[in-house]
Formats: sequence, C-alpha cells, structure tokens
Amino acid sequence: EVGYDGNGGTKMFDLMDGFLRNDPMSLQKDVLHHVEYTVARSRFSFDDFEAYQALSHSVRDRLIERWHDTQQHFKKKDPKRLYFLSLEFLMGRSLSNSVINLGIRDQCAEAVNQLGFEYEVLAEQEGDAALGNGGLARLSACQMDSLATLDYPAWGYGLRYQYGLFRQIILDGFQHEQPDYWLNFGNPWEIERVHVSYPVKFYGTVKDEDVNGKKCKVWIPKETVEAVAYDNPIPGYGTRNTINLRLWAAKPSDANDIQESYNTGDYINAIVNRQKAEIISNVLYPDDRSYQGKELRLKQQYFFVSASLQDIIRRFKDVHGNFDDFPDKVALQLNDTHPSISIAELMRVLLDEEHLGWKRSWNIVSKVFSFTTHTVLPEALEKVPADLLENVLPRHLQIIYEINHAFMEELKKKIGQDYARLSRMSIVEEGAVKNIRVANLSVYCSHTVNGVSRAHSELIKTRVFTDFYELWPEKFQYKTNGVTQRRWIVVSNPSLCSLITKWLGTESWIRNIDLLARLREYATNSDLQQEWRMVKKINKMRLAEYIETMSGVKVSVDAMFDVQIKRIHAYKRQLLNILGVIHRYDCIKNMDENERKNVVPRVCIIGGKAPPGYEIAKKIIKLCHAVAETINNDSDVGDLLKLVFIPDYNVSVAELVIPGSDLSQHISTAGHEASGTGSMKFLMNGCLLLATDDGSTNEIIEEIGAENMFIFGAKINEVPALREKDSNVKAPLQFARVVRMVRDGYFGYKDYFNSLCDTVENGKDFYLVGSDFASYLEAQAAADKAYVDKDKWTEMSILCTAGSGRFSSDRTIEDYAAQTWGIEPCKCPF
Ligand code: NBY
Repeated sequence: EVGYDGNGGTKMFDLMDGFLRNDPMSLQKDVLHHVEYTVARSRFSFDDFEAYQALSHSVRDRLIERWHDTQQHFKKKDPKRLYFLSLEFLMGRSLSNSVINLGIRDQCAEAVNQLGFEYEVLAEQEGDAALGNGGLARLSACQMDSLATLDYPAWGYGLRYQYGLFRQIILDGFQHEQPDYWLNFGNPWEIERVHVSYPVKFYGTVKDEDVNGKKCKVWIPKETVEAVAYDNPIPGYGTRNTINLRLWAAKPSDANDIQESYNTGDYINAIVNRQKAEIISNVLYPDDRSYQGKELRLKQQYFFVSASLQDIIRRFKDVHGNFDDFPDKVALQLNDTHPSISIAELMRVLLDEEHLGWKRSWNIVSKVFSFTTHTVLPEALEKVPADLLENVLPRHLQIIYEINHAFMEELKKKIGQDYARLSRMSIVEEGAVKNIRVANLSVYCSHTVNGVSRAHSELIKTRVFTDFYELWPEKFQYKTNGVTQRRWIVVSNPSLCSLITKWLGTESWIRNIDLLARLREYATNSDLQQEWRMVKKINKMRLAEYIETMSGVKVSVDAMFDVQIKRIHAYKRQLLNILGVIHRYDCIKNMDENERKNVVPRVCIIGGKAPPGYEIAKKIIKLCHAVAETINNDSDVGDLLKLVFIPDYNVSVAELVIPGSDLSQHISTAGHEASGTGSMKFLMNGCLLLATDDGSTNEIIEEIGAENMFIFGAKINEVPALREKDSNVKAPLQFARVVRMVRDGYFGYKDYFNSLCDTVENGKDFYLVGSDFASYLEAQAAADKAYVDKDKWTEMSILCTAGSGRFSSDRTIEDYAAQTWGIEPCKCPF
C-alpha cells in the first residue's frame, strides 16, 4: 500500500534516489525553475497565471515519472489491456485533480504560499478541457479516474479537438455560442509525441489482386492524414499507477504527393490544401441528441479509430506473433456507437493486411468488442448513409455488407423466413436512402451489450434491441453508471471531505467508498448535524458570491438552494421547473402578510447549454431569463423567491454549484433518461433529490429510501397510455393558468413563447409536462415542509451521502472489469 506520511506527502518516494521530492521546499524550487525556464519569466516578477503554469509543470513532472513507471510495468507484465474508445472526454481542470490524486495538495499550497500566491487562486486560472458534450463525456472522465485508481491496465483513446464545446454567452437572455479555443495559452497537461504518429487514409477505390496466389481486396486510398499522439496522464489516487489518455490530432501528411509547381500560386495553394488535413480534429460536434450524417463527423470517427487500432496492434505485435491471442490480451470498449467503425476497421486490417482469412478474422473480431449504449430512443441511434460511407471508406462498406450477409444467413437458420424481422435486424436499412445501422452492427459484433442503469437496460431489452435480446439474451448486461468521489467530493468539497474523514476516523473511503455507509450511524447525532450544516453553509456562501458576480442577483443563504443543471432538452423538462417557479410566484403574489410568513424562501438555480440548432431548448433559456427578470425585481416578493440562470455551465461550474445545493431536480419524463449522473454527484454532496422514476432513480431509492427523497410523476409503464390522452384534459387548472401567463406576455415577449407553450398544450404534450404538473407541485410542497425541520433535513442530507456508495464509478469499473472486459489489476510497485 501507499506510504503516506500523514501529511499527504509520499515519504517512500522521498527516500528513493532520482525521484522528484514532494516536500514544499522541493516543490517550490521546481516552481521557480519552471517560472524561469519553461514560462520564461523572471523569478522576481510573475503573475497568478504564470505561477499556475509553473506549478502545473512541476506537477506534470511528477506525473511523467509515474506514467513512465506504470507503462514500463504494464509492458513487463503484459496483462490483458482495456482500450476505452470514446469520441468525447469532459476532463475539466487537471491541476486540482492531480494534486489530490498525487497526495501533494497541501505541499503545493505551502510552496506557492511562501512565494506570495494563494493555491486556490492559481487553480482557478485553469480553463476547462471540454472535449465533450454532457453525461456521456463526463462519465468517460470519471471512469478513467477509477481505472487508474484501481490499478487497471487501461488506455483511453479519443480526439484532441482544438475547439471544445462552445462557450455559452447570454445576451439579453438569449444563448449565443462562442468558439472554445482552449489551447490558446498552451496546455501543460498534455505531452506531444511527435514520434508516435500514424497515417490514416480516406476515399479511393478497392481493387482485386493476387497476393501469393490468393485473391485479395486491396484498398487504394486517395488521401492520407497523419494522426499525432498527445498523451494526457491520468493519475490514480493512493497508487503510483498513472494511466494514459491518448488523444489524436490531425496533421498534414508528407505521404501526399510531392508535386512540381509551375508558379508561386500553385505552390502556395498546395500548402493551403495540405493544411486542410487539420480540419478533421478541429471541432467537437455540439449536439448531444441526434446524429447527423455528415462527412466530417464520419471522418473524425474513422480518423481516431484507425490511429488507435494501429497503435493497439503495434503494441500487441511488439510481444505477440499470433493474432489468435489477440482476444486474450485486448478488450475494446465502444463508448456508444461513435467508435463503431472500428469493427469494420479491425476486420479490414486482419483480412487485407494480415491476410488471416474471413473465418479467423471474424473469430477474433467477435471476441474483443463490448458496447455501451447511452440512449433510450430508437430514433437517436446513429445511421450512416451507405453512399457517404462508400465514398469515404469504400472497403469498410464492403466489409459491413459481408458481415451483414453472414449475419442474415445465421439469422435465417435461427428464425426462418421471417422477413419483417430480418429486415428490422439487418445492419443495412433498405429504402429510398440506404443506411448503415451502426447500432445493429455494434450489437451483433460485440460480445456484450449494456445499458447504463438497470431500468435503461430493461428498456434496451424490451424496446430497443428486443429482436436481438430474444436470440442472444446472454449478451445483454446492465452496468449502472457511477461518478468519482475524488473529483466530486475530495476536490470540489474539501470541507465535507474533512468532515467525513473526521467522523469515520479514516480517509480510506476515498478509495473504498463503501465505508461511507458508516455515516448512517451518526445521521441523528447533533454534533455531526451541526458541523454538517456549517459545511453546507460555507458552500452556499461561496455559491451565493458566484451568483452575484455572474448574474448580479443577491441571494440569501438561508433560503433553500434548488438546482437543476444539465444540458437543456425537452425531455429533461427544464420547462416543468420554470412553470413550477411561475406557479410559486403566482401563489406568493396572492398571499396576505400572514400566509407569507409560512413560505419557505427559495433560490431556484438553472444552468445548462442548448444545442445550437435546437430552437425549443433555446427558448427555454430565454423564458428562464424573462421570468427571472420579473421575479427578481419584484420587491413585493423579496427573498421569498429568486430565479437565477447560471451561464456557461461546465465541469468547474458544477464543482462549485453542487456542494452548495440543498435540493436538486432530475425530472425527465419517465423512460427517457438512460441513467443520469448529475444526481449521483448531488447525492454524494448531501443534496436531496427531487426526481422522477427514471434512469437510475429507482436504484437510488433502494439505497437512500424513498422517504428521504421527493419522487413524483408518471412511471415508465404509465407513459404510453398518458400520451394518448388529450393534453388539455390531463393537465390541472393551475397549469393552464401559468402557461397562459407566459403566452400573454406577463414576463414580456408576448407570443414569442407560443411555440414553446404549444409543445405542452393543444396537442399530445409528448413529454407530459402538464400531466405531471400536479404531482410535481406536491413533491415541491413536500420539500418545503421537510426543509422547515432543520434536524430532519440534515439527517436526510447525511443519509444521502451515506447511501451514495453504490454510485461511485469505482463500483461501475469493478463490474465492467469482472463481467465485461475480463481484466485484472496490474499494480505498479514503488
Ligand atoms: O449519457 C447521456 C445520457 O443522456 C445520460 O442519461 C447518461 O447518464 C449519460 C452517461 O451514460 N448521454 C449523453 O450524454 N449523450 C451525448 O452526449 C451524445 C453526444 C453525441 C451524440 C449523441 C449523444 N452524437 O450522436 O453525436
């Protein structure tokens, strides 16, 4: 185990020659060194940002040492490795996370303190690495942290976008998007590997050729782009293991034609064209709901998949001569369908480059992939137009057709001539436009398929992939999501972290989350309760300060902080929340002095980004601002109710908001949220949940108890019948009233919100906002009532944290390792 010296330092390394030391003096020396030689500033004059850079480089040096040792150890042991393929990773900030996982936070703070800097201020200098959209991407980041901490021999692979998720700017209440050129000031957390690069090819034709007397297909591509590796070390907590997240950047390839130019213009044009190669890794697609059959998107997918597989195969071949061992050494995890072209690519490499023949190649391919789906809606499943694929990757289309042919033959043997079913299950969708159903390809070719919560996995079996499930039930698993307590408690809520450690008498819970359950014993202890409230108050004060800076609204920390932060979507029902706020406002306005004394003051906080082309989501943001403007400026209401929109929601904003929340809302229409992971972060931070029975909610109920939560709304199985009812019949009167206020321009912008209101009235109300309204208000009233009894509320809050253990990504990763990937820990010795 780790040799901590009690101050978080790592005594054992300090005794070892050659390693960097972690005492404050050594760290300070390194910081000054980097100020002078890396940042190139005078050690007598540098600002907060430069100090952040120098400190980051000092931490990075320590990461590199561990990274080297870990890679060397993996190489020596040659265990089965996991390769986690994902087009998105939402890493957020690295400094604060790294110093915690390395166990050197206090030493760093002391080191910079003596130089006249404040550690917290330096950590704030860092911008977020936002190479992803939402839950799926942050889940990847949490899972990387757990893989490292649990000593698994794992690698992450992805794309190094130059522009991450757009920054959200609010002007007059409307969302505007600003490009996130996050690499502007350099990125000390990555290591450019100019020597690790692979050519990736596109377009061209396929020819038949004779290779050693055998008929072969040969792809003759037309364009080559170079993929260059950027390594991002991922340190485990309380272990020396530091794994790698390898992100690929597109660079022009020298392999493209050397040409003779006849004039300067030609020469200049040739270079301009060459530079276009970099477009591939330029920008992250900001849409988290629908797949668009765009050429650039397909090229991004193939680019990262091809480079990753070349890297993986090279590593395998370094040690192994026989590809039949491949499935014993390699697990390939598909994070949603986005990397699924890797199935055809691996098949192509084995067939066309390694010449293993179809049967042998397929035997290998069918044993290495596992597939996680993060969606519920069949219509959200990715499809690629066949002609697009044919143009960009002609050989891959052939291979997919061939896989499908074999698949259909196999199916006919199993189910006979049931053509309706065969056509539903086919990887190729016939029709006016021929499409490749990437999800069907992934399900058929993967050895396991899983949803991200128990309820979601059931939906997958009964609604999404029913035909597949009936034939191969053993393929289907469920893996409930989790989040890492390192970032979501230790980094973001240091006061709560110390309090938990104090009451448990150990900090082992940071690696062994099950220990949190022992807090249950003290849930009614008045000393703990008092300290618990104190911690919440500190975090609420920090949040209140932030709210005032960002939105100019002064809020009282005595009010209940009620939060909904996540991407904006119709199904997540931010509209239900806002209409609820309007109802609350309307009620307060109609109360007399005496009645107002019983109102529990609330600060309603909403934050999130709308996909740029999603009109309804953008109108929800505008509505929130319009309502906030009216309420917050109504002196008649004062501190009884405030509504604030937090702009530019991202990982580091979440780190600030979640610890300061009393109540959080997870109110999607039942059957639509695959899992939800925000709820788990709130839970860990002792924040009560107001939620529908969707995604992972019912698993949370099992751990926390429904009596400690506010559950409301239609159940999954009730939704279809409710949808059939007319929206005006199923909604209560109060609902019609608040919608009318919006339509009539009570909050300004008369008629502007009509299209938004139409989604919940005068029709089907697809997401059941009206029909869940009454039970939503009841749940909110129950929350008010509970908040008044401070001791009871605190007890519930403690029970939330105590019951959150099952929702650590450590548990998720242990499940995947044992049940899906078949990998074992490979711990790097000191
Ligand atoms: O994945 C989310 C789910 O909505 C949420 O319920 C779940 O907890 C989380 C982790 O499993 N899905 C998600 O975040 N999806 C995306 O961000 C996304 C991104 C891109 C595309 C589709 C979905 N795309 O088609 O390009």
